[in-house]
Formats: sequence, C-alpha cells, structure tokens
Amino acid sequence: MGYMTHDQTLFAVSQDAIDRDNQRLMAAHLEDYAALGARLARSSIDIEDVVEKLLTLEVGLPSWGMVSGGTRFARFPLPGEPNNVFEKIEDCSVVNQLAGLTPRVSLHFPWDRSDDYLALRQYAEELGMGFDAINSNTFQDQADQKQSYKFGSLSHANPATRQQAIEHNLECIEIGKVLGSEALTVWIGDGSNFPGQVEFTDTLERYLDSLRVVYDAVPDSWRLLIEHKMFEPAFYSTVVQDWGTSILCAQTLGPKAQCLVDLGHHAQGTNIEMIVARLAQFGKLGGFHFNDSKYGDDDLDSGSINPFQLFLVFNELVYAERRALERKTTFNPAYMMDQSHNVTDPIESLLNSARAIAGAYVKALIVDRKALREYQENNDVIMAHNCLRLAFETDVRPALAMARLRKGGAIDPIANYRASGYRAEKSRTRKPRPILSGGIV
Ligand code: PSV
Ligand code: MN
Repeated sequence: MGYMTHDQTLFAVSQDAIDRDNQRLMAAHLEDYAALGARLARSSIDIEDVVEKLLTLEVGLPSWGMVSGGTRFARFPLPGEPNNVFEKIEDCSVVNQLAGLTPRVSLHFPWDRSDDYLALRQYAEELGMGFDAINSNTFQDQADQKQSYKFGSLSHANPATRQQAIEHNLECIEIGKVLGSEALTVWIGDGSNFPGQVEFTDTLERYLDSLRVVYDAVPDSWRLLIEHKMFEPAFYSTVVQDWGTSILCAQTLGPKAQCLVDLGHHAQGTNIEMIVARLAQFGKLGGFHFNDSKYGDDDLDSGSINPFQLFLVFNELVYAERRALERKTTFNPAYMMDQSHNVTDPIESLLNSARAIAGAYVKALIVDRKALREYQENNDVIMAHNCLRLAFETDVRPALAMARLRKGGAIDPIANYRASGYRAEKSRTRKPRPILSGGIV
C-alpha cells in the first residue's frame, strides 16, 4: 500500500471562529439550557449531573469511514477526501474538535498501513487523538499475499491459509502496541454460499483453534473483540453469525475475549437491546459498532433511521453501568462507530452521528429508574412504557450543546465546519483518490 508519508500542512478549523460563533448563539443556548434544567428538576434530575456524565462518554471514529464509502455498484469520491492514515486522522480530529466526544480512531489493517507507527502516534497526539481497537482484515486478498481468502481465513480448510490469517492478526497486535491501542477486533467474512459447501462444526472448530493463537498473543491489559454478523459476504452460512456463537467463542477463549455488537449485523426485527442486556449480564459485552440500518448491514449514520432503537440500546447500557456500580464489577465497553458515508461528507455524517449517540445516552440517563422499577413491579404496563417514552421524547439538545461547549467544541458543529472551508481547502491540497468501480469501503 502506498500510504507512507503525510503532508505537513495542518489545517484545522479555527478555534477563534468556533468561539465567535458560540458567542453569537450563547444567549439562546443558555435560555434553552435553563428550560431543560427546569424540566429535569421537576423529575429530581440535576442537569449538571447529566452533563458531567456525558462529558465522560467517548466514542471511537472508524478510519475507514473518513473516506467516501460505496456500494457493490459504485463509489463516488468526494474532492478533498483523505488519501492515507495521517489525513484520515486529521479529519477525525476535526470531528473531535467540533463535537468533543470522539478522541480516538479505530484503525483497519492493511488499509491504514504506514512505515512509521511511532510517527503516526505522535502526529495523532499533536491533534489530541489516540487509538481505539485495531481491526484486522482477512476478508479481502491483498496484492502481496500468498494464500487467498476466497474460501475463508481463520476457519479455512487449508492450514497455510489459517496461518497467514493468524499472522496478520499478530501483526495487528504489534502495531496496536506501538500506537497505544488496547483492543483487537476480529471480524471474519468466513462462511458459505451453498448448503453442503462447508461443515458448520468443523469451520467453527478451526476458527476457534486459530483464534486461540491470536488470543494468547493479546496483552493481558487488552481485549479481543469478536464481531458477529449474520450474513455477507457469505450468503448461506457465516461462521460467527450471531451473538450466541460470539459469546460461546468468547467464553471458550477466556476473560480477554468479549463480544462486539455492530448494530447492523442482525436479522430485521431482532431485539438488539436485549442482546446487549444478555451480553452485559454475563460480562461479555466488550464493544460496539454504532451505525443504523433499514434493510441489512447498511452502515447508515447512527440514529438516522431508528433513533428509538439507539435509545433502547443506551437504556440497557445505562442500566448495566448502574448495576455494575452497585455490584462493584467493571462495565466499560469500547464504543465505536462503523459507518459508510456514500453520499455525504463523512465529517458531517460523523458530527451528526456523535450527536445522535450522545443524545441517546443522555435520554437513557434521564430515565426515572426508581419510578420505572415501581411501575414494573406493579405491572403498570402503560406507565412503565411511558416512563421510557418521556425520556426518549425529551429534547436534550441543550445538554449536548453544553457538553460540547465545555470541551471547547461548537454549539452548531456543522455550521462551523461548513463556514471553515475545511473540505474545500483539502480539495486543493490533497491528491484526488482513484475512482474505484465499486467496493463497500
Ligand atoms: C463488516 O461488515 C464490518 O462491520 C466489520 O466491522 C469490518 O471491519 C467493517 O465492517 C469494514 O467495513
Ligand atoms: Mn462493524
């Protein structure tokens, strides 16, 4: 891969311009914040406690989501999109500067390959960014690779192919150590397209044998995140197809192994919030790939299709957080986004997504849990449901804006981003990315 060096010209959004725009919007913002504070106070919730809690929320950005995504049919490049991992991090830092919620980037190898990971780490640090989980890629063939992943990787029938996939994951761990990452996410595309093509049991056994080698190489302070997905690229069966297989694998491997839930990886109508509750209850909820979907693994912007589902997921997360606090156990899943921005500027999509995720979290924080418990115990179905709805229907935008302000971000992130001319400037200084005929990322 040719992603070796980076252009030294840093062009972040001017902080002065953000501050000026915030001043312009301040009076109205403070009025809205006071109104929300008063509304929450009537339910004995202190808005300051909510904002304090929100300030602790961190969501990782997907490096692969910084470039225009595509479908199987086409990819339409955006002028000024990043060409290499340094430029992707630069764009991530703009999202973080404006939204104040996304201080880490999740890298994907070999897409983000560089010849100097220490320099990459230093560059990221200068921009206030760190690294989230490292993602391996054994679902595509690379130009220099000996064995093909056409018929699988970690579960392949050929030991040489499995070994190659293992070694790639081991390399990812080594890169992650240099970058200061603390997790490896493994998603494999292994599966089958025809009944009879593979033996379900044998492929899972081979997958587990391979993953055990990777597991042993994962540092004790890290976690190994197993990402399940129902289908695609395999259309008949997938080796790690659902949370059941995922938790079985995580339990078989040991404490460093946990499950990662990508919201787009389930059958339509699946009760994902319930999966979240189950994984949390058994200490195996390790991470998230937030996105949204209408039909399948659509990788749409978080909260753009089904914000109620996102809220219900966060409702379980807040419940699990409180339960862990009471029981003095740990609960700290790695929150990341995994989105494909096909028709929007990725920075704008991620700013919106950050707001949707933060909004879902705040709405989950303001659920009156004491009242909810009472309604549940008295089988007062309507009031229990209304208790959740009240939180969901509350306009929490002033609390989100306040958290952004306290992190030096913008009351109106997208307006500030547009006014900065960042993308136009990048379209002048960055090389155009080659047009590929198709490809999901
Ligand atoms: C697979 O669909 C997936 O969700 C995995 O997280 C991959 O790493 C990512 O998408 C690649 O786009
Ligand atoms: Mn994913």
